[in-house]
Amino acid sequence: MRIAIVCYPTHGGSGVVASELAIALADSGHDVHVVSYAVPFRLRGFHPGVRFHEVEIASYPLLRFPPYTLGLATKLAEVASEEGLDVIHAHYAVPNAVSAFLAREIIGSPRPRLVTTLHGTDITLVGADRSFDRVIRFALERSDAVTAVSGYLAERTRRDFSPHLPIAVIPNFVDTALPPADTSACAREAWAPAGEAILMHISNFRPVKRISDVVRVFHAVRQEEPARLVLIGEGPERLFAQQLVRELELGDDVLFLGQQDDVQGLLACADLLLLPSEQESFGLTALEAMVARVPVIATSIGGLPEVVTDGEAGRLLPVGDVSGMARAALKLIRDPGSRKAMGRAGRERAKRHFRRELVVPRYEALYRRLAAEPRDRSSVPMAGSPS
Ligand code: GMT
Repeated sequence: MRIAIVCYPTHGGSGVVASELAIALADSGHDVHVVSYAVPFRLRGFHPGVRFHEVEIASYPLLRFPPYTLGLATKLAEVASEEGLDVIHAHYAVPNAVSAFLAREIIGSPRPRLVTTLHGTDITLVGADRSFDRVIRFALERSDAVTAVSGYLAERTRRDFSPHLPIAVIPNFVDTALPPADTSACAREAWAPAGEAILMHISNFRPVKRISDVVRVFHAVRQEEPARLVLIGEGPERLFAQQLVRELELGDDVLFLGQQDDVQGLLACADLLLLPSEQESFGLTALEAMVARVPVIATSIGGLPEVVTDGEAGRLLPVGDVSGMARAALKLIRDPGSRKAMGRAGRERAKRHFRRELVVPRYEALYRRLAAEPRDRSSVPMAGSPS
């Protein structure tokens, strides 16, 4: 099939999943076109079967805000007409699903099918902004199919947007075919020269990730056991985290690595992953840690319990329970046997439920089903949409 994948190119999970999907679909023989404003970092280099189309945005003094939604729609319409796309698959509702809808209207006949995959903040944060409410609902209801990365997100979308919207839950996935990375890509001796435990956090440093909880959990752990904290990512909370590290006098025991591409390589040096988010529709980082055999200490919110089972692949605690998370971390640091067993169990769970070979065919089956349906349904409002 000829498939366009629309996504963000940044280090967030939706861009990672969309890129990995593009690669997997191309490996299965599909003709894949990725459309975004920059090459997604996971797609740098050459991937046979994947072609990239850059969205260019007009600038003119009158245009105070660059019209990305329109630029994306125009590029998609162009790619769809030239390549005869069967499917446009938009990852993230805002604005990708809206642009995809516009593109489909521009093209006319034959129309590609439109699939929208919801990732989380497009519904829980961006979608919670009332000014986007109607346009998101519209884009979802005019999609030929909507998928969500967890049961939690599907439920939340129905509750907040469209109670009758059919949403297929297709979880995120990881490549479990390769053995876990070895420590050659990271710097275990440099980070922890005296054999300290290494706690890691990876995120986009947004308020929703509760970076201060990461630092406070580490502070409590380090009062009891020698430990180091490695922080990976960039975002608005980084300066605040640096200030907290200074206030708590954690000094050189906390390393800020900034944005990094090779997450699996760096996870090879971690003993534990901390993910104390206050919202997480899935928690791709947790799944990546599981593949690397790293137990996860996370919050029991959103879709995380669908990924990390408490007591099997890690520990789940209430949002803000810093002392509980510190106790759980200390217990695992002091018991390497249990920690390693938990790491192995996490990898097994990732293989059982979230391996690429299991999940990608579900998207392919969805595309095939839509392609086999009559093509004029797109102009008919779906059940539940306002008339
Ligand atoms: O956290 C974000 O805002 C980024 C966003 C994204 O675009 O990657 O993350 C969401 O999508 C990921 C991939 O499906 C999920 O693993 C994350 O849990 C989800 N983030 C939140 O729900 C906060």
